[in-house]
Amino acid sequence: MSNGAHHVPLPVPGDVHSALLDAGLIGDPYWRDSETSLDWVHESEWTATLDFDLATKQAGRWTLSFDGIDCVAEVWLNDVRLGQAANRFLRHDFEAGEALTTGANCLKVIFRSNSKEAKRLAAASPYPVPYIAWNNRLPHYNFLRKPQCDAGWDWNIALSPLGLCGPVTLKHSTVARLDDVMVRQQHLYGSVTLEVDLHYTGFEAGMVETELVCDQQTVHHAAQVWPGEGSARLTLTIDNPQLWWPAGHGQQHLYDLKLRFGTELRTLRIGLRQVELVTDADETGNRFAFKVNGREIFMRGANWIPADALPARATPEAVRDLLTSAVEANMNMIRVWGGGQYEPDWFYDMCSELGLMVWQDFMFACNLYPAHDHDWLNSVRLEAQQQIRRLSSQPCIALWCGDNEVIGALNWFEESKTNRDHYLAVYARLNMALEDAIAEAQPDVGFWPSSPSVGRLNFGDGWHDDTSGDMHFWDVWHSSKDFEHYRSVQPRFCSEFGFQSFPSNRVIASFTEEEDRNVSSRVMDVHQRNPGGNSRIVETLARYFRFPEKFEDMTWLSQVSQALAMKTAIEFWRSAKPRCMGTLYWQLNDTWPVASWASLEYGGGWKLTHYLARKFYAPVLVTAQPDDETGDIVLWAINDTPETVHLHVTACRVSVTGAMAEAGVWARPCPTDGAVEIARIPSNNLREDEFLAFSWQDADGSHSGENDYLPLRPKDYRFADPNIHIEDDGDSISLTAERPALFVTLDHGGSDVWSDNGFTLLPGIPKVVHRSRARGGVHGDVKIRHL
Ligand code: BMA
Repeated sequence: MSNGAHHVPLPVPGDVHSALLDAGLIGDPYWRDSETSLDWVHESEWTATLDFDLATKQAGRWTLSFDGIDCVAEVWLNDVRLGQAANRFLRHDFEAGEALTTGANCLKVIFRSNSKEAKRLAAASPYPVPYIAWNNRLPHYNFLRKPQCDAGWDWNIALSPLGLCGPVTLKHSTVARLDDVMVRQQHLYGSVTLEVDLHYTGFEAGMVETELVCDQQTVHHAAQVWPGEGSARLTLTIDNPQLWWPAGHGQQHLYDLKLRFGTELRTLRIGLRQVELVTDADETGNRFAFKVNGREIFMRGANWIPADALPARATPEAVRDLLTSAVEANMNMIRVWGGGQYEPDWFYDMCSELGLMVWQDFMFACNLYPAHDHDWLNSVRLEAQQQIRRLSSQPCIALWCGDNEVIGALNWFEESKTNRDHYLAVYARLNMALEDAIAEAQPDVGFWPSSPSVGRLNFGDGWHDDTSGDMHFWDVWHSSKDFEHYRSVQPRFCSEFGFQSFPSNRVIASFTEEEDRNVSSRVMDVHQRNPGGNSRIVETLARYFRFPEKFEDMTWLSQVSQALAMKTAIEFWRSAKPRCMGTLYWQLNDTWPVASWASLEYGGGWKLTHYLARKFYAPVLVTAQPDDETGDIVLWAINDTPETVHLHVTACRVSVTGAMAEAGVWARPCPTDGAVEIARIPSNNLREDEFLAFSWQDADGSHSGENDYLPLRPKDYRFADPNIHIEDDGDSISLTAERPALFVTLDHGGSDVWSDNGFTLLPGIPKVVHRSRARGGVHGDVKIRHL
């Protein structure tokens, strides 16, 4: 691959930046403030060439199929132009027969500069189509069908990677070529009928033998094929099906499904399940609840963004690590957010294996779009069709959603504020095209128009309406409100809310020099993409905690603060079950080392929020919530397991001096359909120097946990030195304290996962933590921090 000046090998899949980095031609893009020095890469034109030999060019049709071209490019074979590409989310099938020769062939992909192309398209547009300029360092990427966050975002480096993002295959066919496979399943009277549509391009009239093998049954069908696009359907019924369940609700049983279309073979792994989005009207508004195999399930999870700003680093190993961490934190759903990408097949295979449901956005976010343009919209229609079909076999897919925050974006730009009619009408064309694509393909899952959305054909405010639809609740971070403000709304389903923190000192060391390690240094500002973000972290933290003296303590405390924010929101909303039936916090992962809302830092290490997520997302949780009217502290139990649990709950008052006194013992059944009030404790039962600690256990000991509640902000307690005693044998560490310590954090020097972190240590009660998953971290001397 070359831009005239630089020549490097381009792996497939792969991207130009990673190729340049591997060849030593550029430095680490994530180092300090290197970002803009690499702008020449996406401003250049690149040509990738591949010489290959074809032993014999048999008669028939030849197709060069590209699983993903990023993004604006021309494809040439032996100096014949096969066609062009302008949509990173499409599979391109180029007819190659005329150009292909027996013997030596030369394939060439000429990548135009996406950045220049975006500007050219914007200039040629008959009216302005605004994009979110405060997030995007590179302008007008809303004109490109390319991950929108490649141009920046309030957590991303704007590298604008380019390259080939999936395999390139030369296919030979005679009568017809298999393009897409659409799988549907119908559950009826205890059996499941699979309906498999083989979508093909026919080259001539003829017969094609097709075959479907699943669950030790084989179905054959000789399909009559005609020139042009067509489809052949195979059906098969599975009696006594073994169902697929999301994590925590049963097995993730998968069946192999083998397909043959002429000489082409495909193997898919499917899971049998029914998913429904319940939006029935109730006394509050409309419900928003996922029902899987007839069971309503509270969705606990987070938002997924691309795994790395350098696509070549988003390997299956790195992604599996992140998804495993999600499940380890008791998540059962992720939302593949609309400003990123449709992920590769193996990503969804992993989610299906792990029992992680996927809320899948179509790839539109926070910008307005040129949906008046027929060519653009037709490309979107094809993209939707291909993607719906591609993901139709995956049991993890729970929902297709039109976009991220595009309805809200209508209110963000001067042009669309002054002429909302025009921009709303254009938006409706886009949204309608997506709704039509779903109606035509009829996947087994539903369509939700946008996130947030109050409901179909409702273009209202999904940021503040907690009566219907899914909600994005951003008032705490973006409007700088206190964490307690999360308790001012009871969303039906909160699909975004978040609070930022800095990454670990270890990750900060990976992109800084010593002199940069200060929260207001230029380099720390560059690694913070939300204007004013670092100040907001610091200012909010000072409301809850005493001001730290050292930079390393500040970064740690920012993680405590983020964890406290997410714990406050999620425990309250879980206590509002079944009014609220899901929380997906923003965001699970990071694309590069940056201050952000992620709970997994770049590289997959667990921030404190992730350790706390494992607890606040426990299937059986007891939480204490203030009742503002009576002043009581109310203990609520939430049970997300399939069966009623019988809980034994004990609470005690803990003084900063180390004194502990019982505050109550209760035994209660806790059914699954809604949170249960366990007890009310008048707040004046607690002295000013006391907080409430409580624990629970079910009858057979399979669900237990500990939690606490501070009526005052942490900084209002005068915590004394807890005098923690540590015994460390390398793989397990035991701690005891004389006085209480909060958010006790062990810094092991690496990024291994430990059984707990950020916990409360109660006086005289020993705590043992052990290494639960090695991630290649170094085990140095353990540093301990606490409040
Ligand atoms: C949401 C997301 C993203 C953004 C995040 C934080 O609205 O959809 O656009 O990164 O907020 O601001």
